[in-house]
Amino acid sequence: MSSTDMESFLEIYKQIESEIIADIQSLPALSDNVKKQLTDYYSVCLPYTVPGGKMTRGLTVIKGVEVLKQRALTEKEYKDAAILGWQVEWLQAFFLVADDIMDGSITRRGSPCWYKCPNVTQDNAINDALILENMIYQTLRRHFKTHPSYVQLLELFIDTTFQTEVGQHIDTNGTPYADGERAPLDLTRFTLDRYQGCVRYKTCYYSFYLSCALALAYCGYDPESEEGKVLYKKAEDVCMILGEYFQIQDDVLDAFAPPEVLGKIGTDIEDAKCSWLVCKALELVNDEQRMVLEENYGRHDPVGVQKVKDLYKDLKLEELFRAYEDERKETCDELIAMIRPENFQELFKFLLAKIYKREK
Ligand code: DMA
Ligand code: MG
Ligand code: MG
Ligand code: MG
Repeated sequence: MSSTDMESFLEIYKQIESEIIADIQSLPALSDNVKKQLTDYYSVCLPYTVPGGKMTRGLTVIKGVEVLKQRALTEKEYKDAAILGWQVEWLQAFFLVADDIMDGSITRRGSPCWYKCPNVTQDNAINDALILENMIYQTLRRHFKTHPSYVQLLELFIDTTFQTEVGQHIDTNGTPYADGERAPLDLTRFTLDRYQGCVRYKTCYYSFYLSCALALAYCGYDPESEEGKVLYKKAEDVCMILGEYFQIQDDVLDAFAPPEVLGKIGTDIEDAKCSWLVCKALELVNDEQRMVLEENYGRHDPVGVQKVKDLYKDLKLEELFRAYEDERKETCDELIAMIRPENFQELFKFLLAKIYKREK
């Protein structure tokens, strides 16, 4: 059992799911009928929203513990790391259910977004996002209450959740709506400076740093100790760079990847998102091209969306991204090579290999 073994990892998912369903079954003061409705509903909701992604965030926790221990894990260590990994996936499920409502998305992982499912609807999905979040703390208590790092593990989830929510606010606040009407488009908001701040909060912490920090915490590294301070800081520095690179890929794929490969249909242009593409475009446009954005960015109109994509093509943004990607790979390689102790490098090499030239 190792960080590359998907089957064992999914096995642990099933155990966690059964524990949660058993909890619901034993809720006091509810009739059997109501409990059956609840368990039937969440027996669909959980497998629909939690597994089924690339699972990189979850597997990274296992990889991190392996790298730090510098040996194959015992059965207990593997299970603990996998449970923590699944909690990152649960956090991701919570964010994605909410994010798809906020972004008005249609599909996710090749299927309708959870809120779009006929028996769900938006009202249920909002509450389900909150329930998914709470399940993290139920599972952490069940498995780690007596672990020396319990409080630190809890705090990592709490702090990361807040960071991501701040990022999501910056992300959606770029596209204000008044009484259902699209607010006037303000292209001056779309700067790389705003972009970097937004991405650091909405993506880097939960998608990269959290898994690494959980591995450090589980292995007993104290963030207050001399050695710990250096390790957590290094992990944070590298994760901010990897995370920004990952979100830039996400933004480019949103406009250009075939939805059947990506598993989701892009909405960034319609939603007037502060995407890397629009920020770069605004650095390069002439007055006439700027008008194309003024007139079409942030509209739910396929013809207008195509005009924006054509402009991105005229500006050669995909080519610019390819060059950026090669440059970013080199920067990351150099940064990772400077990490000490050397064994810790493996964790970031693992992450970089997962994202370099990804197509989904
Ligand atoms: C992702 O932003 C951030 C979170 C916290 C889910 P996004 O809306 O670009 O993600 P996606 O493209 O997967 O909808
Ligand atoms: Mg989204
Ligand atoms: Mg979003
Ligand atoms: Mg996106």
